[in-house]
Order: sequence, then structure tokens, then C-alpha cells
Amino acid sequence: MPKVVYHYFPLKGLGEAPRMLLAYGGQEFEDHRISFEEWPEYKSKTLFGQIPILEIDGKLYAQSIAISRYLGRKYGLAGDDEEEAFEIDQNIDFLMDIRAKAALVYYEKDLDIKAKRHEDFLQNTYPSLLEKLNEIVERNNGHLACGKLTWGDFVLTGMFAYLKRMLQMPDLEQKYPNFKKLQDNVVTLPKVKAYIDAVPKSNFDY
Ligand SMILES: N[C@@H](CCC(=O)N[C@@H](CS)C(=O)NCC(=O)O)C(=O)O
Repeated sequence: MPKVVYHYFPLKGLGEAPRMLLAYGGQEFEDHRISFEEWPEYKSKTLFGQIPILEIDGKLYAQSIAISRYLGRKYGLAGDDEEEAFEIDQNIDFLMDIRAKAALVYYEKDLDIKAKRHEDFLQNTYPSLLEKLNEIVERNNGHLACGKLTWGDFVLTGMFAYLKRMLQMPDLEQKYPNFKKLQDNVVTLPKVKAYIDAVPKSNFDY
């Protein structure tokens, strides 16, 4: 087995999906959680100045979606043919479009602009995007694509708390029970559950 180290902050954010995928695949890995105080020391050593980073036998790989796609292929969660793989990528890109919109609010520093933008998106942007995402998960019977478990489900599950926080919608699963169903399909997988149960309690819950 290769020596695997996974580097990310002590939160879920964009970095939780690869952790759950590594657990699902039965890959032993060092779960290196970098504190915000330690981060400046690591930043210049990363490929693009950001984490997550997956380190395999000393070689570093970046980008959360690329890492998740790679692990999905490795563990048989990437669709049965090119078209299924395409469908997963398509729906992941759509999910990342939603994340990018919410990030325009979440990371805005000017509080006045931030509040106005949030109101605007709440009225004009989020409802149709979330309805579309809900339709996708409904059509796929509690999954992001292909009507079955894929690495896409791990990505949505991993970033869901972070997405809710950015959208300022703590009750998103109550409004869309399909999103809860999708997450349950991931977090109840025995190896994933064992990993989640072992996560240090000091970690952020998003
Ligand atoms: N496209 C990258 C984005 C990674 C990213 O935004 N990482 C953030 C944490 S979620 C980070 O490293 N922030 C610290 C910094 O930029 O200095 C990915 O998906 O991996």
C-alpha cells in the first residue's frame, strides 16, 4: 500500500470528501489537520498556495475535485462508462457553480455589499439553483448522478455544512429532504461511519 498523507484544515470545507473517500477505499492515511496558526509555514510548500493536498509516496497532488475524482476512479465510484463519468462531472460542475455564487457573498468583506448581495441572491439566484439541484437528487434516487453511489455524493456530503453556512440556510435539509437522503447514503457506509466517529471533537463542524 502506498504511504498516503492528507493535508487540510481541521474542518470539512472543501476537504472532507477525500477523507471520506480514503476511508471508503480502506486506504490507511495520515489525516494531517493543519491549524490556522501553522498554515503560513505550509502555504509556500503547497502546489498552488492552498489545501487540500493529497500526498502519495512523497508526491503532492492538489485540487479537491481532482483528488475526489481520482479516488472515485480508484475505488469504483466513477461510473460504469465514459457517459456516466461525464454525468458525474457535469453535476459536480453545477454544484461548484452554486458554491461559487454563495462564495461571492460569504467572502465579501464590505458588510453593506455583502448584505445586499445576499438579499439579491436569496430572491433571484438561489431558489432556482437549489430547485435544480433538488430535482437532480430526486431523479437520481438520493444521489448526485447515475442513480447510484458515486464520488459526487461524497463531494456534496463533504461540503454540505460549508455550503449551508455560505448560503446562510441552516435548515436546507428540512426544506429539501433529498439532500438529507443523499448524505445518509454516504455517512452510513460502515467504513465512512467509522472514520466520522473517530474525527477529533475539536474540529469545526463545517
Ligand atoms: N480549487 C481549490 C480551492 C482550495 C481552497 O480554496 N482552499 C482554501 C481552504 S478551503 C485554502 O487553502 N485557503 C488558505 C489560503 O488560501 O491561504 C480546491 O478545490 O482544492
